[in-house]
Amino acid sequence: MSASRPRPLKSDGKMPHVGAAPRARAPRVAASPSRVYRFQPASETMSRDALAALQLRRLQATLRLAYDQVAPYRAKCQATGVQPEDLRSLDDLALFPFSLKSDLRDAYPFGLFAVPRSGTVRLHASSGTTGRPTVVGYTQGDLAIWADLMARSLAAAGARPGDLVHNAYGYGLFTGGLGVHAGVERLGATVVPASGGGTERQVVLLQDFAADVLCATPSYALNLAEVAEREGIDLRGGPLRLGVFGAEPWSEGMRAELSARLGIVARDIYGLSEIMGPGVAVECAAAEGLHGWEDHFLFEIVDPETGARLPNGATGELVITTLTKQALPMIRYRTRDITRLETRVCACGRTHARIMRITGRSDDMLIIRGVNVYPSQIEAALVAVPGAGPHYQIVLGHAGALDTLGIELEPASPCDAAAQEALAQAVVHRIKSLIGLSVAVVVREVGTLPRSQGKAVRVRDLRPRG
Ligand code: DLL
Repeated sequence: MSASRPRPLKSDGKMPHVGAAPRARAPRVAASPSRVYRFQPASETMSRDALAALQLRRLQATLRLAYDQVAPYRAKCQATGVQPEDLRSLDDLALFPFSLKSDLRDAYPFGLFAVPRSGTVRLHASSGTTGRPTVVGYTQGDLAIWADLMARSLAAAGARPGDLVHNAYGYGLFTGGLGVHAGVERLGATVVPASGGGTERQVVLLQDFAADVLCATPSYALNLAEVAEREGIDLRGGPLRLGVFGAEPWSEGMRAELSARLGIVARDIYGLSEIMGPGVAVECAAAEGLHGWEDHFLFEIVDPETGARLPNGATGELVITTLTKQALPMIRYRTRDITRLETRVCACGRTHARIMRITGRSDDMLIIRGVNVYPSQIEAALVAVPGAGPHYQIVLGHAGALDTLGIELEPASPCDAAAQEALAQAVVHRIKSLIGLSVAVVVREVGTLPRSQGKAVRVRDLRPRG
């Protein structure tokens, strides 16, 4: 098979043209027009019918590629008795088998690639919690499309050519740092590749370089805000106006906290390495869900237990099929992320469906004495309690035959023992009334719980193994 490196496709399926003039506010844009991304391509507002036709064409090509070049996927299709020709409409995709994270692990490291390893120009990997990492690869063309989609995502979130973007997502095998980095450059903005860690130095850079936009996990953004306050650096007085936060679940309460402490508008960005990395979906100014870029991905919602496709608007597990990936085409990838899709045209005019805020992963769901609960639900309940700070950890334990749920949190500001006790009681009542669970709450001193350096660790599981 050919390991050719396709140029990125434009969203209408034609070859890309560069040179769209930026709608820039003089004099901030210094980049030459040919290097600046046209930040809302027509494909984002194309009719649903045209989008469906484009998806069908690209889906047929992707199925062909996966079937012909990825032996494990072909074997799955053969076992199910389907082949690419069976896909005549988008609905026919439901006939095809799912792809799972375990498929990537089983084919470690490169067994699901549709091109020879020498046809890839970049690899990323996620460590996962157990066993082998999952490895993902990109052709030159895949990287170009990723940069385009990240640029579109940043633009939809409110970033503009000429902005200074402080990128505190981790660089390395994680897709966050390098994925966002390429998008900022593609947009024609200036990227500061800060990565994670060295938080004191980062807040100085945020101030000295006068960042307009901060990209980070929400938990690390909170760490930055806190360190800035401690160091007497007022980021609210500067040009910083936008945060593009993702890579982990976060709540509306955390959005309010970050907006107030950093003086910004906070937008949500979603992605996963198996599908591409950051930039699969993003919030626009309407902030009513995250536009999933449907010219490059096809989204379905299925029942997490049975895998049956759920009707429009139902909540379930997000399943994603890539439509233009060459190195690692993914057919019906089970993300484990729980959400619903909104297909009504958005107030911003974009026609691409919206993925509503991810409440959690089906494999992160805690079942405590028969009650299903996601860590992000606990966060949402906590941040609304007056006097509670945004730092918390969930502690799972065991008493007799029952699992127990504990919460450790810090108050918003130092307080005496009586105030700590009152805060603990308020949290107990709130969790009981919102989630229906009895919890043991411990209020710690301000500054004693671990601070996030990237993706926050929210759950300490002290239950005996096995
Ligand atoms: O976290 C990619 C990314 C980087 C997204 C930077 C956004 C910003 P993975 O490490 O493969 O990739 O983790 C993917 O993280 O399946 C979700 O469970 C979770 N996740 C990602 N974004 C969000 C979000 C990157 N906005 C996994 N809200 C996904 C909730 C998110 N969960």
